Amino acid sequence: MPANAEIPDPLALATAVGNGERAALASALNLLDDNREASRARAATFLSQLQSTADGAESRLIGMTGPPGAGKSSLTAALISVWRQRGLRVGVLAVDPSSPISGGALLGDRLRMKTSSDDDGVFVRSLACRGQFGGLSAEVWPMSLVMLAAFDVTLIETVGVGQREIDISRMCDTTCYVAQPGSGDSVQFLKAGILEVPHILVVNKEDMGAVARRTLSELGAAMSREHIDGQWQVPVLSASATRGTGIEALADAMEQHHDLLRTQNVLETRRQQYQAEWILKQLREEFGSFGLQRLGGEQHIANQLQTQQLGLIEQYEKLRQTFYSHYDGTSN
Ligand SMILES: Nc1nc2c(ncn2[C@@H]2O[C@H](COP(=O)(O)OP(=O)(O)OP(=O)(O)O)[C@@H](O)[C@H]2O)c(=O)[nH]1
Ligand SMILES: [Mg+2]
Repeated sequence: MPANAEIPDPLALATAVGNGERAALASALNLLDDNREASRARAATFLSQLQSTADGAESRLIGMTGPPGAGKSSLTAALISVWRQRGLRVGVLAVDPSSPISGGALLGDRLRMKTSSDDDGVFVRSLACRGQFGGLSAEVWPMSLVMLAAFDVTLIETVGVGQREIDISRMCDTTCYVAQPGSGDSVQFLKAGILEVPHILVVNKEDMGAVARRTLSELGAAMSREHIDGQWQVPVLSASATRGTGIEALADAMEQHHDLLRTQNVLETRRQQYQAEWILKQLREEFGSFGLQRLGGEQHIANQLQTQQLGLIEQYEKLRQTFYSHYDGTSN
């Protein structure tokens, strides 16, 4: 953002985002990306306002992950058509889109092929950025909060297995893993326990025939069907994004998982946990584990966060200031 760009009024912006206004969404995402001090303060107020008014229970937060080129973007595009037919508005964050390995098109390009670009009910933002240590970058969670306030479905696409996979499952209600037919990787990861996290497994490209069916049965056999969360049988599905088969069933499985979480009344506490994890991660990166101890330790901080009704950045800034006040009575 240029140094002299106007900083929007945070309260008006929160209202406009809640109404799903596209221009407001774009400037909200820019505001979160803007490191000028005045912008950070407004971003803090903006997020507090947004978080205090948004009704989380109606919004679905879905992570879509899997190896490069498995068809995450193509499936997302196909799902968007189904969701739009069901009257749901959809926001997508594509993190690190188009891995060089698959040479896949940008998600935006795939969507342009599939959906009308003047549909106000769909908003896609690509983030070509990588966090430290290969994890997700820090902007992703605050940006998800913006999407959550504006849309019925927020979907985050990330490439990869391993750290990324785990990161995404720590900030999404429903994690969907897309497997590539013929690649033994997914089965290996499942056996190694890395893939305990997804709530839904889908083998894409079922149009490839026998090889897809074999991967499907291998995954089905390797999967311990009960999710670690309990009370959820992990479905192992088959689909083809390009032929449009299996998409309704995939959307149904996502809806069933959301319904379960809603019935269990855990959505709000989960999202508080994602928020606490995000804050702890930022603090750890900034001050190290020494800093966390200085603030009373992870558990203490997490408990403290639970009792505060503050927005994301306000909570984070408050803890930073506490840390600095231990040293010289000043904060910065
Ligand atoms: N045969 C077949 N090809 C597919 C299907 N879905 C996607 N593809 C192709 O697989 C390639 C990768 O698709 P993408 O949707 O870009 O995959 P991705 O997982 O988003 O890829 P990255 O984001 O780059 O990791 C493209 O050439 C797609 O056309 C499918 O159902 N069947
Ligand atoms: Mg993609």
